[in-house]
Amino acid sequence: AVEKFRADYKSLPYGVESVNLNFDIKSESSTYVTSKLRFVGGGGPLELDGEDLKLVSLRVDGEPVEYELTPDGLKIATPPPAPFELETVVEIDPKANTQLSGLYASSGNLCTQCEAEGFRRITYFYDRPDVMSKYTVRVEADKDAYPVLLSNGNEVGKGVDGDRHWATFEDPFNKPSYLFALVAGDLGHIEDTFTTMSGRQVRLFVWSEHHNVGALDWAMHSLKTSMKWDEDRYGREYDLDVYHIVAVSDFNMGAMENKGLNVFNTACVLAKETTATDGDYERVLGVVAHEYFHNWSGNRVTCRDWFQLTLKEGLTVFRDQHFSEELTSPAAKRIEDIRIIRSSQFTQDASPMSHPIRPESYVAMDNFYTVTVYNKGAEVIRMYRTLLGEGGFRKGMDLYFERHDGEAVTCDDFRAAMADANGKDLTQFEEWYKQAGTPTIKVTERGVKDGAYRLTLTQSNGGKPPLHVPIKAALVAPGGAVAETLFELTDESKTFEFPMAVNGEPYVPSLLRGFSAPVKLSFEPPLSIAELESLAAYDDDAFVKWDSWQQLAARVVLDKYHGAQDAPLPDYLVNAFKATLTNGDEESSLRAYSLDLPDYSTLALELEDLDPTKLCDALKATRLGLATAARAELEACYAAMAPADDTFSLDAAAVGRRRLRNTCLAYLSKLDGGDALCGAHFDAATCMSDSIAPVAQLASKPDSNDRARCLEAFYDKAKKNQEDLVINKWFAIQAMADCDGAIDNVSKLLEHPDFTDTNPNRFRAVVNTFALGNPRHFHSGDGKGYDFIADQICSIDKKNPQVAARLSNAFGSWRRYEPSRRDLMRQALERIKVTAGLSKDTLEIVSRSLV
Ligand code: LEU
Repeated sequence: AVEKFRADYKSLPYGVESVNLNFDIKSESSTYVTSKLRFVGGGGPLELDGEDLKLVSLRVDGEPVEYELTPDGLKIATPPPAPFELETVVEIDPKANTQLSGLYASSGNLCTQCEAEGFRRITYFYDRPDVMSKYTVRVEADKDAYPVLLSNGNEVGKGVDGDRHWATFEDPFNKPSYLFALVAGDLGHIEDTFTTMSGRQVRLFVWSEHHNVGALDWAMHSLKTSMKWDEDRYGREYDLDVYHIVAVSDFNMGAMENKGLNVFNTACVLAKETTATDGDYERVLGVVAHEYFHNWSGNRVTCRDWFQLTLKEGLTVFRDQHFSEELTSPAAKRIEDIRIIRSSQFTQDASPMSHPIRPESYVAMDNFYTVTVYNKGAEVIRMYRTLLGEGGFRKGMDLYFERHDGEAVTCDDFRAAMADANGKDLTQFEEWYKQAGTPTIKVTERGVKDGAYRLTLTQSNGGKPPLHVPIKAALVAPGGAVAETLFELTDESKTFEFPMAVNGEPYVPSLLRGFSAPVKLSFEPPLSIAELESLAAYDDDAFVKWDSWQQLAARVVLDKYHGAQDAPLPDYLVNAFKATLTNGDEESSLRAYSLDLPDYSTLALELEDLDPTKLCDALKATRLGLATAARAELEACYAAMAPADDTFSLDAAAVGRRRLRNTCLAYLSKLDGGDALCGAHFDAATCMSDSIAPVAQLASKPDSNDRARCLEAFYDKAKKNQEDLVINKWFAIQAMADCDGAIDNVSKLLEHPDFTDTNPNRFRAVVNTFALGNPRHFHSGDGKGYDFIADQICSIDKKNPQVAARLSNAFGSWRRYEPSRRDLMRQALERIKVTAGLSKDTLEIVSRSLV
């Protein structure tokens, strides 16, 4: 496996002016791909990428030439002077393609996934994003087995020939190979139209296996809403006459923005009230928008090389987050996104897999589709907006699209567009692209001096140069927040002054409002309990308010961890908890998020030599303590949030009520009578959010009669209706269950007739859920959880390296654990590392983790 470096970028000797592909689909296991590539420019040897291809014939300008097959492609040492045409015919076997990269089979249908480096598994090509060409594609197949044939762009011809039929597609836009797509199969669909801002009609299609067609409306709604939003917010119009979304059940990631032909994981498309939770609906909305927004931020303007991935992904995540904020609840959505940064991204940054949003090197690019590149990348984009303002940010975006439409560019180009459009020097801002790790900001001095409130901020990120950090700030007192301002910290340390004269009032500084930078903020000395209570009570910034509660709760959980697990909870925590339960003025989703304790990963970051059992115990004891102390308030809130009738609504208020009610249920389920309450909640449920919440609680109660009954009913209904995604939930709930014998139970799930390791969603529902969502048992002191996951990594790696590599990240934080776990996890990693035939994907994660 070769490591590639960002610094080594070189442009290629040839360009590819046009790509002409013919797919002759003989069967699920045999497709002949004839490729005619017109090379222009340059000179010298021609070296193309290729993987798992069986070369049938090769000609240059119609003549045989000398060539050499290399381990990762094809080399023609002395091609004729350009322009010339290379014609190759290769045979590929989609059915044997268990990696799900390139052309593969899913439930009898054929589809493609080419990002990042899958196109080379379809034909020989310069498989990198800076090679942009016009594609013409012809697909031919048996008309009964594959009645639907799709590829990028407009269908320009079709016909029938006996048992077979064909269709030809032309994509008028230049594109890199990673955006190529093809689908052939027996699919159902729904159809609609969208009229763009310039009055063009676009035909919209959402496709799935026939039995899922009833669950496509929400995706269509999400698509139309996204198209309109990108016009309104960014002035971006769709550019083809047709847009397809195809849902497939076997997919490594979430979804893919292929030009005019998105391919999606079913989990990011299908949504019906009886099968999708509110969170699932939100995910479909966000992912459909994400892939649609890529048409401009990704396809029209793409990446020069894969090190620039955040150029399109960070930007597009930011765009989809903003979209979802406006369509659901701005504050709740923001807190959801901040939670991901602080639990997953900060954890990655605290592990050996830590990397800048623009990585410096990779072995397997697929390993860098990370929460750092995506979500921290989105926070970096958000900081441009904070620094430049909404209007300045839009000017920068306009200039970026205007300058680079049709090009493959870099993060530096994006930053230059932002700087030039606003006449602002953003040189120092590049550090955000260069530095790995979570910067810390310390408030070292604070208080009133000479009638002004001042504070000194000091940044550090492991000795690296200072960053340009936007820090939104205000002063909070019982009357609310005042003197809102933006501090730009560019030096290592600086004293700032709030733009308002202050008297003796006891102000508390509210900093990093809206989480204005992806950093860890701390006060020295720490904020007092009273100050945190004041922020939680009076601040109008949803993030700071929520975070103050999280900090209060974290202190209590960590005290338990360090000391007596059964010491009574301090009054301030119980009071804050009760205040949230009784404060009917606040948005229900925000109340629900305030009631949640900080999660395991977030708390783990605060601890050295982490003892996972003790941390799980501390969390459990705190939850039980709160439930016990606030039983009456929980019951009242639970009752108040009950739905008035059975009408299902997805508006933010209805979603918030369900969320808050199910949060109360989770606490109440820990108390006497909790099992029966869960059983009754399940029986009365009319939507998935309400069905799954009680079953998830019951799963951890092996002695409850309701457990078996509800789990069985949940499964039977899903099975009867062929709802694979609901069966995944049924598996996941059990994999997360915190009860004795958890590892044996999970091993048993692998023997269930519905389990299969060839479907990534199903595999992850059991195995990844256990490794990441069941810390007590994954980290079981005897090492059985580690052994189980290590075995799974080694076996799945043979079929699907991407899935194995991702799962290997479960061991990434091994150094942070107490000596015995640390040793066991290191042994697991070492055992995986020496496994014969390990993929480069998994080897890269495991080796980096061990460094
Ligand atoms: N570009 C995709 C996305 O939108 C990821 C790909 C690897 C399937 O996130």
